[in-house]
Amino acid sequence: IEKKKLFTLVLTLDEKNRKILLGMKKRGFGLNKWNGFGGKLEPGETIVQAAYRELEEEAMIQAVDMDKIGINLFTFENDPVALEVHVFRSTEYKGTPTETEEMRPEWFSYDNIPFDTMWPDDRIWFPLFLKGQQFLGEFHFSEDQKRVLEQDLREVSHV
Ligand code: 6U4
Ligand code: NA
Ligand code: NA
Repeated sequence: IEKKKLFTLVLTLDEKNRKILLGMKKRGFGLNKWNGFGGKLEPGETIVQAAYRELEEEAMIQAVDMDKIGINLFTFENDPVALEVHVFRSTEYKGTPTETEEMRPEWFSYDNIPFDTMWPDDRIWFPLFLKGQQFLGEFHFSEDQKRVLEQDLREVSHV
């Protein structure tokens, strides 16, 4: 690995109704997948600031709480660039989730998460995320980004 790029990923939960807000990605990386909201850091920004900003830009809501729940490191076959994605769990927000140029938001029941249309690593770490268990994950993908070739997922007490 020669280079590491930092990203945020925010997942908003309605814990009372056991629902999660996902967005259908309409452009760029992860096109046509359901995903959390997030992206790259802007110059001078902290990771947490970027997490709040991306949620607001992509889902049009303002998080009230935001807990860091995990860090995933993604590498790809024949690619020297690794992605370090800081994952946040949010259970309270202001505003109304609204479609933007980048994302179409939709609520899914915990029992009906569309893993077949998500990044393939998601089904691996979502069980820890949903129950609020902090974790560190490493996932090595095939070149076509469709399969996880190697994985390591561990529970931690402080991420
Ligand atoms: P722009 O240039 O604004 O379109 P930006 O929104 O900054 O891009 P984007 O959308 O390309 O960044 O960021 C990628 C998003 O996808 C981040 O939230 C991290 C997330 N992501 C990347 N790989 C992932 C994976 N394997 N599993 C996952 N989320 C992933 O659940
Ligand atoms: Na994004
Ligand atoms: Na963005």
